[in-house]
Amino acid sequence: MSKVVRLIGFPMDLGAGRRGVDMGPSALRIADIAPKLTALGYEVYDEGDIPIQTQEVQTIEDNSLKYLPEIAKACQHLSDKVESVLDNGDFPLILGGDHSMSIGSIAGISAHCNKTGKRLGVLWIDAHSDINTPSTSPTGNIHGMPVAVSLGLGAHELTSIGGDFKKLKPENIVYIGLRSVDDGEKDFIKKLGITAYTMFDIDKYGIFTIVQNTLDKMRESVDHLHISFDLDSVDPTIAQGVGTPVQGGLSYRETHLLMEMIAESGLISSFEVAEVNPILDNMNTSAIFATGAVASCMGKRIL
Ligand SMILES: [Mn+2]
Repeated sequence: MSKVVRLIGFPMDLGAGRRGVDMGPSALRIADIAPKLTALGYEVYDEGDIPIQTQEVQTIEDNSLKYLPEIAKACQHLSDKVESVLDNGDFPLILGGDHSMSIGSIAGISAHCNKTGKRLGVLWIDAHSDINTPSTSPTGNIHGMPVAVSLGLGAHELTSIGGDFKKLKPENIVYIGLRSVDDGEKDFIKKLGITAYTMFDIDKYGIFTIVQNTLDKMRESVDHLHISFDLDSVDPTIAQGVGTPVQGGLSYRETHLLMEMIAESGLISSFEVAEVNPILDNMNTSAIFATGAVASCMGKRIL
């Protein structure tokens, strides 16, 4: 893994139904994400934020794709940024922001992988499957669509970001932590044959077995592993400051074991944390937890 980490803030809440995740990047910085990585031996550079206009200066033009023009513009910007960081041989760590950010990050990663002949895999750690299209989405919130977009499904304004090609193959994404999935999303997951470990599976088999199987599969089938960590995968009793809290999530130790096992595998090449919402938080505890989880994923060990 590259020893140079570049932090990129994506202060976006246009993709979400609830306000406040645009402050996520600040919350993560205030929770010392950079010093925690420096302490692990990384050279850390904060590249600042992708510029994003607030809701106050925009109107919703299409209720099935809310704030599409600004989200598309910001995701294209993020895609270019992430691609250039990877082309430079560095490790991008993207701070969100609502999960629509992944439309941009995965586009940039995939563009880099295309140029370098690498196969892209994504581990999507989330309570939600984020695989809606404008026709299946109950809300029109774009943060519920990034997986679909990355698979080439949905609005062309989004699927064409980073180049007009499918960014991700369904066999190269694995979900962990699902517990709130819309009916249209269930159909997509089954039809596309996506590997999905729900909370039922985690309770039944244990997080260790699931992560081990996932990493074994990724080791064989991909060259670039991206981690998309939605903080709402974690139980709200541990991380209440998230965009869309759902009961029954990952425990403190399940989250850390998952992250420690990813670090141990040595497989990851990029990471993003999404949906940190300080408005719903208490004394920034959720962002502090998130930065601890990131540190575990980047190699922090108990001993
Ligand atoms: Mn999500």
